[in-house]
Amino acid sequence: MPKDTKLVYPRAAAAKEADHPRRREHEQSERPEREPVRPVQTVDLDAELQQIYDDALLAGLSPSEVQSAFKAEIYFPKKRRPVGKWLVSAAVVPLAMLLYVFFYRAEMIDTNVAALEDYLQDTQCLVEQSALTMEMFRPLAKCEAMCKDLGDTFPRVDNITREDFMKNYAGTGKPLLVTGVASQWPALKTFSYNYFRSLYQNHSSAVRVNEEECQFFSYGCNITTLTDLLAMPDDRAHLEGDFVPWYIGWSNCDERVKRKLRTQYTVPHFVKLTKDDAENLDWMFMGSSGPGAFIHVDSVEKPSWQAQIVGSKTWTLYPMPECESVCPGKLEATMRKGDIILVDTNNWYHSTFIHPGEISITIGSEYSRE
Ligand SMILES: O=C(O)CCC(=O)C(=O)O
Ligand SMILES: [Fe+2]
Repeated sequence: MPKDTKLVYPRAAAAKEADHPRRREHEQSERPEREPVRPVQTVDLDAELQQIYDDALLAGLSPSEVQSAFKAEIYFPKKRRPVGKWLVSAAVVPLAMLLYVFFYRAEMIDTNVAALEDYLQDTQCLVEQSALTMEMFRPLAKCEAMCKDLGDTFPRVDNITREDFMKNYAGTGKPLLVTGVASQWPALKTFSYNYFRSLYQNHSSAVRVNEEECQFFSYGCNITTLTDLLAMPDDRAHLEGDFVPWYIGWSNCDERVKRKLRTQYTVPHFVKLTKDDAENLDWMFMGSSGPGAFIHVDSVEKPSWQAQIVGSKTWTLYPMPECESVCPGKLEATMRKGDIILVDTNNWYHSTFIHPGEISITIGSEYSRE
């Protein structure tokens, strides 16, 4: 998976299907035509896991009990198994997989090495991950560090040093709201729906680059691509009259647009950037009042910061199931113009709500934990 991919896996697998049609279409339509291949027999791991999961629920277990049982088995196996037998399996299985990939798959694509590389790049995982498999195999959250001394209120400050931030928030996974810290950014005067429309229209090919290489999330509305966003009727775009509500988010992959965006904001001074943070993408979320992002947890490398540029929005965080005994049941923070929120979106379930009044526009990116 590309480093910068924000992969969302909401609690309900169905929501993922509905909300990420774009990436699926893209994968199917962009794959170059190849010779017809013999069908490969596969095991539908998702379906099997789903069946076990459903059976456990029917037997009276709660979702978090099923998950804890599963994790306990994976991360803390109780029974020790004969080492010799497992050592052999541990060596044989990966070897068999490698041989399979290099010989069988290579034969399927005519042992053409370029095509093989292409194939392996296209094929992000040997087993396609679903919401359920991602949830089952994700690393456990570091609940103690994330919630130590947290209490029931979302931590909030009006300034913070880099040292304090890195030690007590970035390093621990605790969320933070820093109020007013972006209030001098040029973006507060320039960002609007029209700003983004002109930005992409003024850079020919930027929309195509974005649609081919970046992600676009449509939260329960019919705007599913950047092209749709830019082609919205003016009254709907400006929330005028009897408009149909909308909320979307996208990351930008066009270099010229990126340079332009970065004249409008500065990475928060308390965030430490490392060499590989140069690859971080800008993420924009925009739309009308009502529910924003549905509850989900991301699977990205790093935590994120997000600045509220226009309007206001409430974030609601819920702890991961394994943290329920150590962490608060829920945390809420409302962001207003100029505020910056910092959340490790891999380790907190989160959803957003946009307040009535203005359109909500945010910009954000990722940062390093250490
Ligand atoms: O801003 C939003 O509405 C959602 C943002 C989000 O889910 C994220 O940054 O991970
Ligand atoms: Fe998210």
